[in-house]
Amino acid sequence: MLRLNDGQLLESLDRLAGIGAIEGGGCARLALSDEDRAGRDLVVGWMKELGLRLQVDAIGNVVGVRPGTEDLPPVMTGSHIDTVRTGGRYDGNYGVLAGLEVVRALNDAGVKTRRPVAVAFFTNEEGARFQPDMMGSLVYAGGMGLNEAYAATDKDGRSVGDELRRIGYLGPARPGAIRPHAFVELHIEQGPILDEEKVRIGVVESVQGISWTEYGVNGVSNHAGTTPMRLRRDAGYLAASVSVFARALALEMGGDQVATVGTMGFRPNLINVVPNRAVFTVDLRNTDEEKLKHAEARVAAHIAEVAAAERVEVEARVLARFEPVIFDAGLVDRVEHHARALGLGTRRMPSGAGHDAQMMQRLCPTAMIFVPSVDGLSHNVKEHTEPADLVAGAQVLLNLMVELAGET
Ligand code: HGY
Ligand code: MN
Ligand code: MN
Repeated sequence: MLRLNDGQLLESLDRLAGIGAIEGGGCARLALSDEDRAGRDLVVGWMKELGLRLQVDAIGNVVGVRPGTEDLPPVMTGSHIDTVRTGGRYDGNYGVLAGLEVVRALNDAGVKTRRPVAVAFFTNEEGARFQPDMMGSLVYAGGMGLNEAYAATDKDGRSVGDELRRIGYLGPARPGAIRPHAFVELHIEQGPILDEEKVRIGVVESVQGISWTEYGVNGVSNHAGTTPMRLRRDAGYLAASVSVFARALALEMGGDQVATVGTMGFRPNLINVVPNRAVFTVDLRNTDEEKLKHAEARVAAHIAEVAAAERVEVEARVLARFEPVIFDAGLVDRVEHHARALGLGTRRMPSGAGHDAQMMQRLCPTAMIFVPSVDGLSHNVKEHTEPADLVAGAQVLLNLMVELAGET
C-alpha cells in the first residue's frame, strides 16, 4: 500500500492558509479576488513541481493531469480553494491538497497507473461573492453557460468575466473537456455529526437540495418619531419578519430542514428613519426535494402576506437552486470499503453543504469522503480538523484513487 507524505499535506495546508490569512487563523480568499489569484498561483506552482500537465479552462477551473500508461479518461479528485470571507483553512483546500499528495505518493513510489490521475480546483465554489455557488463545476458539468457565468456580478458590480480576465485565469480550455472516469472529493464535514459520534470517516451518499433567493423590498421612508404605525410602509420590517419566520418554519418542519437569512441591508439605514429599502437573502435546504419546495412556498406566502399588509413591493431573484444529488452507490460502497480496510470507523450520511462533487455526478460516478470538523464549525475561522483525521481521510482517498486508476 502506498503511504501518504503526512507531513507534506499538513505543511501545504499551512502554506496555503497563509494566503489571505485573517485574524483567528482562517482565510479570506473570495473567488477571483487578488487573494484567490495568489492561492491559485501557489497551487499551480505545486502542480507543475509534481509534473502535472495543466489545463486552465474558460471559467478558470484548473485541472492537473498525471499521465497513465493508457490514454483513458482519468480518475479525478479535487475541490475548491476559494473561501468565504470568514473562511477556515480546510474547506475545499484540504481536498485539493490531498489530491496533490495522491500524485506525490505515486511519483515517489514510481508507480505508473493505467488511467491518468487528475487533480482539479474549481472556480467560485463558495458563491459568497458571485452566485450561484459551485459555479465553476456547474459550468464544467454543462449546467450553466459561460456567458451567463461571466455576467454574474458582485455587490460592487464587478463581473465574473472581468475578474477572471483581471487575475489571469480566463483559460483557453473548454470547461468539461476532460470527462473523468470517476470523481472523488475529500472534504471536511463542516457539521457536527462525525465529531459528536466520534466517527473518523463520513461515507457521503448525497448532497441536500439548496435554494438561494435574494429579495428586494420597496417601502416609504419616513420620520421614526412622527409616523404613526398605521401609516408605515416599512421595508425593514418585512425583511426582519422573514428572518424570524424562516427560523420558525425550519423548527416546525424539523427533519433536515434548515433556513438562514444571512445577509440583510436597509436604506437609508439611519436610526430615526423608517427604511424604504431592504435587500436580504434566504438560504433554504433539505435532503428532500418536495419538502424543500414546501419550505420555499411557505416563505413566499409569508412574504406576500406581510407585503400586502405593509403595502410594500417585493421583487425576488433566484441566486441558486439545486435539487438533492445522490452519489453513485457503487463508488460510495468503495469509499466505505477502503475506510474500513484501514480500520477506520465509518458512517453513511448526506452532505449539508454544497460541493463541486454534486456537479461532477452529472458527468461520471462520483462520491465524497468526509472527515470530522471539531465542534461542527465551518465558514468560521475556528474551523478545525485533527491532523490524524486529515491524514486518515487522505489515505482513504489515495487507496481508492489507486484502485480506480488501475481499472479498465
Ligand atoms: O453553501 C455551501 O454549501 C457551499 O459552501 N458553497
Ligand atoms: Mn467546500
Ligand atoms: Mn464552503
